[in-house]
Amino acid sequence: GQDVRLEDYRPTDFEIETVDLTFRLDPAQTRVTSRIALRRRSGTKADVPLVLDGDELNLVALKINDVAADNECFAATPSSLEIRDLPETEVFTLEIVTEIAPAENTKLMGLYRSNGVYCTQCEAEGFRRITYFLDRPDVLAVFTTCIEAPTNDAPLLLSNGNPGETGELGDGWHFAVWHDPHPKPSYLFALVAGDLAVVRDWFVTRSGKPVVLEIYVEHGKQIRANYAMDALKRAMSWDEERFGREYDLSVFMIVAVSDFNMGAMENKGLNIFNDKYVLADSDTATDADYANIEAIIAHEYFHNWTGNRITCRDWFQLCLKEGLTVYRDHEFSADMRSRPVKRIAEVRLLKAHQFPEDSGPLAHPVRPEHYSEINNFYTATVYEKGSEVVRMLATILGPTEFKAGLDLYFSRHDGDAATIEDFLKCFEDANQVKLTQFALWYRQAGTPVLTVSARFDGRARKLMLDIEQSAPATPGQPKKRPMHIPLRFGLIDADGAEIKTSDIEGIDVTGDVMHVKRRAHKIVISKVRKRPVISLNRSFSAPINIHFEQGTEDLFHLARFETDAYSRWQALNELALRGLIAATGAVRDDTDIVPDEALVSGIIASLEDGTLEPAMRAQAVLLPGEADIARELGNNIDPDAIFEARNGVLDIVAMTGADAFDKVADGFTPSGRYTPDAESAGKRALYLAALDYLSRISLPADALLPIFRSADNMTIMAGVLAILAHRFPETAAAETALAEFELRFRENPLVIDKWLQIQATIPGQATLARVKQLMGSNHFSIENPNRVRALIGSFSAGNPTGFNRADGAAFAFLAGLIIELDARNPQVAARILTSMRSWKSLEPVRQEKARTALVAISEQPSLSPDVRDITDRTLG
Ligand code: HT7
Ligand code: ZN
Repeated sequence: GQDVRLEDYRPTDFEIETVDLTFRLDPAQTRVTSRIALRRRSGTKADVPLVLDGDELNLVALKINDVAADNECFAATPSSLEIRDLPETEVFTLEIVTEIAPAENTKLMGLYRSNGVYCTQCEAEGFRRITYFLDRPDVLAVFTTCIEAPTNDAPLLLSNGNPGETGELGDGWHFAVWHDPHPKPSYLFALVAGDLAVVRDWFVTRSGKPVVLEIYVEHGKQIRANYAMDALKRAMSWDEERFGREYDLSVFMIVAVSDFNMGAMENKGLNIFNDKYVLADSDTATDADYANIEAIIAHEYFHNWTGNRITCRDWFQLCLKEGLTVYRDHEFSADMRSRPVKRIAEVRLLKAHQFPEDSGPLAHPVRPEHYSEINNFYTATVYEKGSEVVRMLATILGPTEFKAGLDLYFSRHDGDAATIEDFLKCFEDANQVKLTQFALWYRQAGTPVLTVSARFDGRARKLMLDIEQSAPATPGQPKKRPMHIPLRFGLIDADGAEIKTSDIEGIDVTGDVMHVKRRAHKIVISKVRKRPVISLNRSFSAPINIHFEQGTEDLFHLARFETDAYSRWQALNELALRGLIAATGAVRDDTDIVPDEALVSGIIASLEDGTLEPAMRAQAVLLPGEADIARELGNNIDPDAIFEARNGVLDIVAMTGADAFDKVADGFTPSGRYTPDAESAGKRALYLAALDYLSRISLPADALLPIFRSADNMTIMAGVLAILAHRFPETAAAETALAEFELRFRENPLVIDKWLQIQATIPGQATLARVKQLMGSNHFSIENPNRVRALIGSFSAGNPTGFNRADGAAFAFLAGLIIELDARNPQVAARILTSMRSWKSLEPVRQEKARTALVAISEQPSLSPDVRDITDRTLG
């Protein structure tokens, strides 16, 4: 791909007012007739040609104002249609006929077939694989779609908007017309045709408009869509209450398909979902699956306002819809579930995915300034950091002011293709503030660092805090300007009470938020009678790293007394991380692992703390993972040493806390019928955490096998299977459990994905051979993205010791696979390849092997732009 730059943006010379599409569906030869009404923008000269986008297209016919076009006045290639000698009138029509082959579309972009169902994926640039068009988000048109298909092959014909005329065409064919009154960009177009079952319900909006809700799934799977339907209705009322957003069509449809490149897609009125994020029942879905379904159903629904009613001017503004919508779905889940537990999960995810991205060769600003392949910018930075930036805006402004800004955004920009500048201006105008410095969060990549030191002067009753901010260099951005960092803070006294502060100099403070804006702040907090314990970045108010030599005593104090539940976990987690880093050093120096006794007892105390909800207790004992330790170490990483060190610490925690873990395990009574609510899920999480620890001391594989066999829900079953497979690899008990699981669920690919994933993440050298063998099994198919992600994605991104083998065999394996996959589905291949983004932080031997594998990919002559882009940037 060529380099596209934000600074080069300019509006189109032509607008498209209406689009009338007719699809005559056929797996090998679908005929698409597109009639578009164009308007020359004022100021566009008559001799300016119209250049439409295409991708692997084949032009069959072209008419201009209903007259067949002369061959000399246009030039068609698979990737563009250029029309010269256009009518001189301001408005004119084109009729474009193309032919496409959905059954041969392995990229799953544009119109394709999934299990015999026709479906589309048009974001970001898939519509141009259907017909020639101005395929960019700032071209908004009113779409009418007529679908023709054989009735027995495709009894169901769906598109965006409201249903129109339907009827018979003869010869066993029928048709249906759909009209979407809301002007939309082409990336929100959707079509589904096939033989599917429906689950139907309804919703009345708060202004009294009835909406029919429909979820389409494969026949026989209707019952598994009930939870998604329930989540949808909850999301619809929540968006009305919290953000004042109502739905705007008479029908809202969701279709679940089994071949999908990402999670789901927010097409106007017709969301298309990866079936993984729709289908659930207690026999086949885990608590995590239910939580994901709830979040993703909500996310796509929320896009109806943040994405569809207000869309993006260009793809550089992707975070405008994604960051804001993730923020909205996070808030929704926090309200549906436990807010602190949700916040912990968000921060864990951010640190596991976004922080490494931001510190490696693929780092980019939340709003990138250039790209060569837009598909590679659906990243943790755009989504998750983008959401954190919106959260910071809410923290800086305060809830009322944030709401005022957002309300203004909804009213001012309804129907627009907007920019980040438009968005921020609404908050400025609604509150008479300037957000010039805050806007840097969108422009500067890299995770900022706050270096903090503190000194207490008891005589003067003053606490002195020195805070300095910096940000690491990132590709193309060697130097950074200071940002506006909202730092929630608190001071806790020796008894655990919150100290009120009123007299603070050297920094702006609103409520409990310090506004760090300069490179350096010298802060003096007066009238502090006794030495306080300082709590910084409460509730993770900013996505930053803090370097603060805070004594372990103080961290323990916070872990016990912090009034903010998230921050108690943060303190304990920081202590655990320090302990694990020290243990890794011990392994490398060949000395004993001796974790701080206070740390071990702190972890066990949290486990036993009956005042905490079970989910919180589970979080407390879930120590930082191998990837967290690697990230903290930063360079010269030896994944085997980390693994050994972490195991050593966990063994000691297990031995010391044996009674407490036993008590938790014995006290767990599956309370009859399974319910996926957060409270019950928390109890299961705690139980599984206890079993995991006990498996290190008193619960051998043979004792786990009956627990696995008697599990009456997928959360416990898959959880125990993972403990068996990971802790006792290749034992008879583990292999038996894996075989029984396979036998029971062999007809259910989504459950088999769990089986693939559990095996792909078995620690150690031997797993590569297992992955290769599983690739040969009939459960695996390189054609299905879910299977590829479950086996290959989990192995390369979720198995540090297995993937980073010192002999480089797994890197070489991945390189070969990426090359093979790239020829079918470049988008999925490129995404899997990002698992190599941190190769430069490995120790030298592994680093060299990783480089060799990347070079092998890069030397392939016919790489897709997607994989070329990731390979080149990763190699740096
Ligand atoms: N807006 C969507 C992102 C998306 C996508 C989905 C499926 C296949 C390819 C895709 N490219 C981009 C999903 C979302 O963020 O809500
Ligand atoms: Zn989204």
